[in-house]
Amino acid sequence: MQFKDKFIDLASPRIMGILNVTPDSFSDGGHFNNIEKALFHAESMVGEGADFIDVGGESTRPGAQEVTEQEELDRVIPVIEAIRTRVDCVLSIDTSKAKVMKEAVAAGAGLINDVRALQSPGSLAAASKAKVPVCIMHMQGQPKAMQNNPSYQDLVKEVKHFLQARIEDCIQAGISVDNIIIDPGFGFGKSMEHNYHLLAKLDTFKQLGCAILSGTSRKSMLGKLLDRTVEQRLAGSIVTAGIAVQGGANILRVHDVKETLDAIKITSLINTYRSNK
Ligand code: YH5
Repeated sequence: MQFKDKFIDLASPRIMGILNVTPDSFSDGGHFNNIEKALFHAESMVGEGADFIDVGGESTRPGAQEVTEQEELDRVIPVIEAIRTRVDCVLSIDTSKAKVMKEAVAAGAGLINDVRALQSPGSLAAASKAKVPVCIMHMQGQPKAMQNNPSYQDLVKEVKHFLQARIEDCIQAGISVDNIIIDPGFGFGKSMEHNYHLLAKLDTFKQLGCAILSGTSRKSMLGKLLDRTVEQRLAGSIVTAGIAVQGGANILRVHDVKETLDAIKITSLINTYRSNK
């Protein structure tokens, strides 16, 4: 897949390192010290084997508050500018806002990652105009209340139909199907059981004809099942990344790059001996 000036072959699974630039992680973006910290973290993740760095200035954790457009721009743009010239990677912008997509791509981002699947005002047009690949994710509800009793009649069918409909809207808007990455959205309006059910059925999403991104790293689905704090979720993160690759995931969005890369080297080699790819 072509990400702006960089081609990345998604035939072997790739790592996307998570770079949070929210106040609960690096504090108010724009400050030199925070940009330095973000740059250091990005360099370290790319050094460990990440091909993508996902820069997010909006916290979408359950219950998180919304941020203004200007605040998000102030957090992410200086970081993208700093990383672009110094680190060899594809920069992904994790946003739902049209203006942030536009400015981030102008600043060097080569991928738009939207947990709201380009449904926010102007975002579909902005993403199409940006001419970079997009990742569209499934979410039931909105971050503020999405974990309050999520429910489905037919989970896999509903998530798949949602993504199918969003793919069609993207194509209508001029985004090539080859430039669409889909994501079942682990933790976004799903119970623990919903998350594991989707992970088990990830291979069925291949039918939609797009690359797949999977993000389970350090999430509550691990904490709940294993009774582990956020700091204790590495083993769970690694196993779920491996299972996602067995199910055909092309990009793993993770905090722990080196360890995940070890795991997916094994599962992707195993996959070459299977014929269901
Ligand atoms: C995703 O799955 N997730 S932000 C709660 C946690 C840990 C991590 C401690 N952006 C995704 O990473 N974009 C986020 O519990 C995403 N797919 C895509 N495409 C949430 C996150 C997290 C939340």
